Amino acid sequence: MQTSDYRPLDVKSIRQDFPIFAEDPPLAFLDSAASTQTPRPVVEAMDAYYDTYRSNIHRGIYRISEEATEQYEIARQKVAKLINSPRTSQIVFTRNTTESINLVAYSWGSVNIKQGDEIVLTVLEHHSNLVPWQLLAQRTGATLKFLEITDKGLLDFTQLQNVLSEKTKLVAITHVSNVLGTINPIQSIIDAAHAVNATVLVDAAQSVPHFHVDVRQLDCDFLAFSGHKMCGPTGVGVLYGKMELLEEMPPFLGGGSMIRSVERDISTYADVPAKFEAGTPSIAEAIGLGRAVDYITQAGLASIHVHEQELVKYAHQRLEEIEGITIYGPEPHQKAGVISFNLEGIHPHDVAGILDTYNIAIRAGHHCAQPLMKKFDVIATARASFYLYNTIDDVERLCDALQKAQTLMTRRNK
Ligand code: 7TS
Repeated sequence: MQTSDYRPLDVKSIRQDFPIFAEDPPLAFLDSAASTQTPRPVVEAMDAYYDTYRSNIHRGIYRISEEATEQYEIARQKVAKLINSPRTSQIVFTRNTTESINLVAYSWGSVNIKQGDEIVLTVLEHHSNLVPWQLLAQRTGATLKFLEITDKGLLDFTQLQNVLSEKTKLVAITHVSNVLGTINPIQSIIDAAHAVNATVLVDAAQSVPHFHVDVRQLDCDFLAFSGHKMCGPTGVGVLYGKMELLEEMPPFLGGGSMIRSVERDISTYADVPAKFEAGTPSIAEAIGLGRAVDYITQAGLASIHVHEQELVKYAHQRLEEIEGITIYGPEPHQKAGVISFNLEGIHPHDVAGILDTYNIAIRAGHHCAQPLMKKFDVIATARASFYLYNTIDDVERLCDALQKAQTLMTRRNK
């Protein structure tokens, strides 16, 4: 993890960019792993598109359409730079991480996976990085294999050599668990997967927004993430791929913009990335995402990471003082700004409901990771997750309110 751009975050000034925190008392927003808040500059960039140059891209021969095209392509350049993509054209705009992964499962999967092949996943995966592979396995007769985790929520490396083999064609793995916060040592996994000639897809939905991710250094084959988890708008996501893979893959969706020429019975396709961007894309959203990339890089990804680690470390300390609490996942230094827990005798939905009365927003449920819930033998957890705008005060409020919830429910249950 690069730390060169580290300087302490000026959280007070950052919060002023987010109108949602202007209320008094402010919302303690602890659900950024689901979707972050949006700073004014991102909304303003989208407003500028709608107010001054709204038009479709890649088509018009008039000024505002050219401007829209240029801004859309500038956003692609910003995203490429963020993850150190060798070429800008290796960035495909999608709707979200889910669509990026489905694109690979359908397009790459349809020509590269056959009966008897094996796809390796982990039990930490979000359903978005599980169900598309189940569907692919059902279509092709391939088999899914899973890397297990330890009781502490770390990948069990002792099993890696058992799940990887010459039959492994793909390893699809999350960089950071959205439930436990575990930061997986994906470099080692990518290297081990490449040693058996497997292709690697990294689900970076919970990493790219929070610390430096460098696709050249990692040498991953595909990487997927979502704009709405990194201060950007909903409706835009990213798929990065190695050029030779993207070039060989058949289109995912057919329609306008993705073709070179169309005959009655057959078409030829545009170059990457247009080949994978059929129809009118999310133009304003891509432009907003470009601005979000500026925003988080100006804050500094190393600074964001350190800030979140401070919050999660403090949250661990305080939460561990609460009687009857179970915290899932590894020690703070092994995880990103996510903390999952349960309070004895209180359903996590009730925990979230009580916290809501204190203007504290956390998530409760299976977090789209049911196999992981099963592993821990729970049906749900409560989860607090942090981002650059959260403060120690948010953590204090969370812990104080949990303490009160605990007292309230214990009294009620007596
Ligand atoms: N992968 C991971 C690791 C995620 O955390 C999520 C969303 C996705 C994929 C899917 O992203 P989407 O933008 O396509 O929806 N995670 C969560 C969450 O933890 N709570 O709500 C959404």
